[in-house]
Amino acid sequence: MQKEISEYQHLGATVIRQCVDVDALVKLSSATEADIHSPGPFYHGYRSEAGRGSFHGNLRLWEHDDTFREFCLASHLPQLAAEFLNSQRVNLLYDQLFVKEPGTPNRTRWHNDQPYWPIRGGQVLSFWIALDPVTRDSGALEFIAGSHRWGRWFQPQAFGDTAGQSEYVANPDYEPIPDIQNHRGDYEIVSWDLEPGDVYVFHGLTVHGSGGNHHQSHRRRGYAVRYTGDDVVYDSRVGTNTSLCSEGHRDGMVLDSDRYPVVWLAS
Ligand SMILES: O=C(O)CCC(=O)C(=O)O
Repeated sequence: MQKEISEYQHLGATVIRQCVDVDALVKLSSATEADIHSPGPFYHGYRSEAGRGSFHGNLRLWEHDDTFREFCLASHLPQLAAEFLNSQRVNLLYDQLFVKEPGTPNRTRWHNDQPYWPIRGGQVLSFWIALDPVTRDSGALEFIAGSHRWGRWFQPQAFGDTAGQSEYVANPDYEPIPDIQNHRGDYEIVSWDLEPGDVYVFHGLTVHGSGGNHHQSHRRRGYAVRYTGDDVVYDSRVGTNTSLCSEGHRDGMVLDSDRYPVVWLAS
């Protein structure tokens, strides 16, 4: 895993091939179908552009579903997170689904994640698990190499043209995201195709986005799990996603709680 960890530290993103086994993929796939059929309270589907396809999003699934819960808390991911974060302790921040059905033109706009999250600290990562083959045409994630070290926090915006999803409160310490898509040549963009069970690992400040799923028959189901390490505390600044905030935490508190459980401790 040293090669992947070095790449993660250098680029802010990497891939672990065949990280999730077939049994787990089957379980995660069926939990995903159940969620699409009957989404929990944090559903954030994105209205499909041009009336084609569908983009299903949801978060905090582990709190309501045993399969997602077991995967987030008791799979090998927490220990992997400890290795990538070089941390003695790992907390689960939350999990999230991103399903682009065949023929869904919606891009996931360029952004970095940490401005959306009510935490501060540098040991923050996501694992994004491919449940389908993922290619550039079907919406592979793209990352800007080294952007996790820019120290730049971009103002969150609601994804897609989604009824019921509010815009974010402006935070004066954030800056607007530049128009990366129309100036792609100015950036070093890295991306990888994935097979089911391959996993992207990326830092909470790495700028990333993805294209639409232009395949007419292949789905693009991604399941993201976010973990934090020793230096992360709760942050009550304005502008974060209110669905990810916690009533029980005050600014500067460690996360350890039912809401952000400790999932790994060094022995
Ligand atoms: O799956 C996507 O299109 C976006 C994923 C993403 O932005 C994330 O996991 O932070």
